Amino acid sequence: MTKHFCSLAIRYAAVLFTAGFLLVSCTNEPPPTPKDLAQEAIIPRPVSLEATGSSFRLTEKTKIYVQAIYPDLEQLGQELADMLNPATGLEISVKKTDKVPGAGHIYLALVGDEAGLGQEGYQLEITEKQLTLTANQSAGIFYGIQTLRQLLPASIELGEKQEGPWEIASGTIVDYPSYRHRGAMLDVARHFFSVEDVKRYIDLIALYKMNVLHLHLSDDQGWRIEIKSWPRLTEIGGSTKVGGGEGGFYTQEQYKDIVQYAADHYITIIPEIDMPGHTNAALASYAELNCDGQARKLYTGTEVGFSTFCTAKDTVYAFIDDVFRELAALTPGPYLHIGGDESHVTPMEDYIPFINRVQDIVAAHGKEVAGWDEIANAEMRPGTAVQLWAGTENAKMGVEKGAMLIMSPASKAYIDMKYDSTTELGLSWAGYIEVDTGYIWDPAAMAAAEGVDKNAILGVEAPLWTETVTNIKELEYMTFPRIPGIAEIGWTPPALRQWDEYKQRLGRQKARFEALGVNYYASPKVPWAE
Ligand code: NGO
Repeated sequence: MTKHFCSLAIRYAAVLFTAGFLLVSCTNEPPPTPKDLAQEAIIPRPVSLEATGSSFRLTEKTKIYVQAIYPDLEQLGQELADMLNPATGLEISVKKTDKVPGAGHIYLALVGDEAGLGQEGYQLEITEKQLTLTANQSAGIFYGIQTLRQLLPASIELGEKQEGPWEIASGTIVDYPSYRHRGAMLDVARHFFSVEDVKRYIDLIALYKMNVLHLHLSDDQGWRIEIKSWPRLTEIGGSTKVGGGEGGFYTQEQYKDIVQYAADHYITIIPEIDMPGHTNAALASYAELNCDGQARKLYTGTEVGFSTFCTAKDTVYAFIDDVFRELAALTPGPYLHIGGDESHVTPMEDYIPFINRVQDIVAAHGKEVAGWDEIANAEMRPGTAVQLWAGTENAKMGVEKGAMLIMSPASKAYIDMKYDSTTELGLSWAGYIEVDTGYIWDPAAMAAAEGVDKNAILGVEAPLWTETVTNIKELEYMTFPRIPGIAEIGWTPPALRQWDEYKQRLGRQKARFEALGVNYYASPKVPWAE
């Protein structure tokens, strides 16, 4: 509008003054709209936020400047531009620089050892004139960009030009996570999820600053990762799924693609091969893994606890060594997850030496062990992560033996549980988990109740088991809107987490969920904002 007026005025003036020069000031943008940063609905809620009542506007002149010396910043700057340009219709470009840019621009910078920000924290300094995002490391810049996304209207998520103006409330945000492990788990064994589906899930959890995706790659019903030295695992073990029909698996190339895509979103993949129980798919693929030397039939039901590797056979350990060697080579992250849950037909006197030996194998491949809480019955190597799901006693025992905890208490964090009795998908053995139930808990308080110190907690993880979840739309329905709550529990200190306040912020995600095409559950517990 202003621009249009200016160009008309120039033309008119040019007619009047055919000779000579003219000074017309056409740089007058409308003043910044007053905005209150404290009223923005950011999830996870930032650790500290100070509003200054004005705003920074994106215009045709805005550029993203990044410090020239850090190549990661140029990449992140480009991602920010790619996030902003489609919906704003602007052509914001990225420029490398050696100095702080002038007014009107966005500036991304690594600032070295800024007190308190840690490896993943960031600071956003937003004035009318400039938007500066700083961090110690590039992960912090990535998380600052996720906050920026949420400071813009939900229409920023759309792929085509939308009506502006594009203004970001002014003030300062200093923000960093409570826990270093903020994860989701996806069971791709009961039902297989394609590379595209997994990438979509990565996109969605990255928005809420999660940094771990644990993939449950094998179970009774399916083996989902190519192991070149044991090809029948996928050929036979990967052929079906719960309920029967075609299964699926990732080739190693596809798996690498997932790992890279996750890394680009500052997410580490933790691969899980469940053992000695939950192994029917492998037992059906190779007869020699069974004590009786007989291959099992493929299984497409949903019972648990009936299968076991033959823990007395050397072949089994040679097999596990091959599997973890290949998997370690595909895994940049520190952990290999060995499962270890519900081995109901493996006597404890076999289970313990088995878990000990498997831990040695994982260590020999340069990785640390993660496992479900039952593994705490075995010896614990330093660096082992015990994932609490049902056995608080196990978790406590694990910590006493020197392990760290990943908190996935089924009654709170299992997003395969139904929301209420009317939810069609999901299970209910751990109870119904409405959105409030899934939010109102604190990992440290829960651990403290067992006498476990907060410092033993690595973080939180929300598992989605997929006995009943068959495709990405169903995945979204079970995870949204519970997963943003788990992300907030992992990020935001407990003193800043109150359901009554959170539910307002969550309700205001509606437009964003819709812009992102997320098939969310419109819980009656949440005041969804129109
Ligand atoms: C349990 C079991 C899984 C099921 C899940 C269903 C663990 C660690 N083992 O959790 O096999 O799929 O419950 O909620």
